[in-house]
Amino acid sequence: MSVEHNAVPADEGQQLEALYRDLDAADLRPLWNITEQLLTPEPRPRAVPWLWPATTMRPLAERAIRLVPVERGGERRVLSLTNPGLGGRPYAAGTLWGALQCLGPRESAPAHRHSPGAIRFVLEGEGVWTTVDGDACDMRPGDLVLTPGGCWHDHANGGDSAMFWFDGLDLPMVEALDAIFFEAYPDLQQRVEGQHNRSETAHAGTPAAERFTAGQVEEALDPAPSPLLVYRWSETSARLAELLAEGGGPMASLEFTNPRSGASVLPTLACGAHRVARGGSVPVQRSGNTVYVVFQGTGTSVIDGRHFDWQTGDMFVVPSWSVAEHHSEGQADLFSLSDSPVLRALGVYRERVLAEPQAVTSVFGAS
Ligand code: GTQ
Ligand code: FE2
Repeated sequence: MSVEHNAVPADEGQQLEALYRDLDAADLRPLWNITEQLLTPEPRPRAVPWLWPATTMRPLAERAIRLVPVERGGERRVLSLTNPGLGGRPYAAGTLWGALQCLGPRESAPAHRHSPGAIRFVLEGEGVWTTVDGDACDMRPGDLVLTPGGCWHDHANGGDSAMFWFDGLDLPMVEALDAIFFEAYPDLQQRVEGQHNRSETAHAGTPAAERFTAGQVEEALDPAPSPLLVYRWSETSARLAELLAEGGGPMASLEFTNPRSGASVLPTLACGAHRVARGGSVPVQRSGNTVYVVFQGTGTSVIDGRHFDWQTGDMFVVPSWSVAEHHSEGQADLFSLSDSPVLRALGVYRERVLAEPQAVTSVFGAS
């Protein structure tokens, strides 16, 4: 919105024009012309609500397995969720990297480390382990595996089937902070130290209440990542079943938590699991972005009035401050990744529950 200057005398008008010209030449911008686009009443994310269907992604991943080897340099066979609102940047939302990663039978992805932190949520397959600083973490469908920033990690498929999983990283946040560091490990793979799943064994006695928090968002903050690197689906599912029974509601949510502090699993990333039973959730707005992965089942989400049908393996994004609600006719399980710990740490997290379900104004995918 530009300020009107019609009333100024002609020579003053010329002086003003000269001022703007000289400001531009001096690499200065007058705030008064851009205030309203900078200080918006509410978040105005450039990312749009979007969904990537498994039926589209899966065959493309299979073609990539046949055509593209996993090598040093490229490092990973990963298809990044590219939000069409972000002008071609390979991010699911302004703050979150989300992707589908796959490894064919007997393949491995080389060891490296980087400042961005990552989480893996396993969709399908068996026989893969991710080694994190020497600790080989076996991956099975529904498991959450952490590779905190700065830890060496490589993925190895010791089995005879392809494996597919969701990757979530804080890459866009670390990039925005101009703090990306990357380093290749001297060898293709790390040596596995001792038994597999050492972090899991070390925390075997930790009660479920210290690994899963009921509800959507943690209170505690911790600049350190969780020392427990693996959260098994059998335990997540059992906790969701309990929460659903206790709450009696149509949707139960938990957050995976650092057993040492009760904070999110990584300092920058929060992971959640949600069981949507017959019915669904109330509409909610949150500051910060969320990526959802459909682990199993079918359902519908309404995001800013747009209706998204989803099924097993689909991934979708709820951008900051979008109104979102989730429904299922049967029972469905969703995994979620969000940047909420960062917003909380900075004091800019907000949440609002709406009383009324949204009116549906459009249907995603309908032409
Ligand atoms: O598996 O190490 O999706 O480094 C993006 C960057 C996965 C990985 C991604 C990575 C990885
Ligand atoms: Fe990596």
